[in-house]
Amino acid sequence: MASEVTILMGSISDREQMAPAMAVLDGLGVSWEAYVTSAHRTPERTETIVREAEAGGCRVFLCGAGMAAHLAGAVAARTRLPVLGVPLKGGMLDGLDALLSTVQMPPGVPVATFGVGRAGARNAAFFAARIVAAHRPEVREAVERSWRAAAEKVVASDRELRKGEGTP
Ligand code: RP5
Repeated sequence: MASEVTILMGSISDREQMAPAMAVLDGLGVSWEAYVTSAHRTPERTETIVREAEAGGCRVFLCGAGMAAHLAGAVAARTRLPVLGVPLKGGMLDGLDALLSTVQMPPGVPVATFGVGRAGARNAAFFAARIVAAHRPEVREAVERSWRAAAEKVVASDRELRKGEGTP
């Protein structure tokens, strides 16, 4: 049985930006495995990883790459599972190139594309957890808890901001 989420990144240099995705999945109790593989440098290996993950029961692919970021698209061309794309910063255009490369897929071959860099990786993981939650009530509950914790944090920081100011 493969992990629920298969994370692919185009280079080891992407690891730091992709790290929040793993942290979020760990926090929500979602299993994942991660690979460095490239759409351009190792296309056959990318295909093998996709095939084996699918055969093992993976629910969703989460792909991050920078520059000419075709990894998510290359994965989407080889699976009917949902593919999430995270454009990464770097290169002369610092992520704008990756954003456009990831988001502009042809009809019928979708890549759900997130924000650039660490924030995008984090949100892609929350989205992956929602997909997994459709099959696992424990993950649904973890998503709900994390949602409530975020709301409570806003209220607590509001209180902190106005402490002693005498405003309601
Ligand atoms: C992309 O090119 C990778 O995803 C990475 O963001 C960028 C640079 O790769 P390296 O030259 O650092 O391996 O394919």
